[in-house]
Amino acid sequence: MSIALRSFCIGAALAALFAGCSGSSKSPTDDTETPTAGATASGAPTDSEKVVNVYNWSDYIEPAVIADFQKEYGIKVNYDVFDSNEVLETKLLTGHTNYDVVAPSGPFLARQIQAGVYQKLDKALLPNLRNLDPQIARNEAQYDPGNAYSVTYMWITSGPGYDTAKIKQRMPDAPVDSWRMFYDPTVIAKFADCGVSLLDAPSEVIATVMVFLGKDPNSDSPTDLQAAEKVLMAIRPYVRYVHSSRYIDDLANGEICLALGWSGDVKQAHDRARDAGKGIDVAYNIPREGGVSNFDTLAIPADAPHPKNGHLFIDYLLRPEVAARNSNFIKYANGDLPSAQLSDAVKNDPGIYPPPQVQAKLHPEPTRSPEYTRLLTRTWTRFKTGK
Ligand code: N2P
Repeated sequence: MSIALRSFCIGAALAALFAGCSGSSKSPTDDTETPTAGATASGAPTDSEKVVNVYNWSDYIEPAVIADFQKEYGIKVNYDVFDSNEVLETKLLTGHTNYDVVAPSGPFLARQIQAGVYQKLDKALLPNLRNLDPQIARNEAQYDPGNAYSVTYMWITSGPGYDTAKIKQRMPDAPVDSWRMFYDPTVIAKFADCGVSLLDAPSEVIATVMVFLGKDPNSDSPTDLQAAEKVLMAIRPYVRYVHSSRYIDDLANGEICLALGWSGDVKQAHDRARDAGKGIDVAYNIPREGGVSNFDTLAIPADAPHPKNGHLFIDYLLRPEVAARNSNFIKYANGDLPSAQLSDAVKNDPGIYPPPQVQAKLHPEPTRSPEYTRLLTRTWTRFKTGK
């Protein structure tokens, strides 16, 4: 089995165009196993080549789940990771990725469906669809009408992840449940010395700036974008780096004290800090002004070499006990109805499963037009380079 849990990128000059970086450095083409005819013991059809090539977000699965799938079905999992929708999208639009299962976020999925990147799911091969939360499926249908091409894997929010002691020491009344932590220069300046990071996710971050400004997060107005850019340029001197996965370990190790991060990733940082036993406490809040939510989905590229195995892998992830194991480990809310195997700590954590009054203030990240994306990419490059 090839499990490549790589989440850093170096010298990403090209990726700067789309402001992302890939954790993956090889194509999943190294199968050497002998093909045999395909069906599982339970009768589910499989491809003759006993391989499935999966491209998922980093830090987004319990590693033993991959091993268990492989053991149960005798299908080798080539597992690669990324931490940027833009990187995934560039690969998908180029084609011939060799991937059987990929994990685009909803707004990107929507435009990729339009571009013909995916095949329709064969729902007969996904009996565990019955475990999906119908409300979540309806919400995700805004990106994939009829849920024809995708299932929800996890759903997420973004917000401040922070080292409670370091923040308190520098600002006892810090607005830790507000976007002001990042977007008010007089606030973020106080934390520059202990290290601040932002997600390298332009569309999502811009939506959070719009919420801070009291503007519509769905806005595609160039004037609103200019206002958001002004906010970002004003805080740039206080931001140590812009990256979408490095902050997990850095928060846990005390290398940084504040990250605009994704809910479960910050919770993982909390767990890693606790396990390291150095007295670092990491916390996460969904901002009181309202947050930005997202759905990460599972879909099968149109040219997937092993689509039946891809269906089988997706169906496996939808099993209640497997979905719960993943959520318990990665600290994200999955797309299934809450199951008995979901730990109380995860189920009752308002940062993972926000209560209804908080959910009501979440704005799903919008799908951006090509025109807006072009403007946004320029804004983001200016922000990242500070010019
Ligand atoms: C996993 C991050 C997934 C959330 N580390 C971004 N879609």
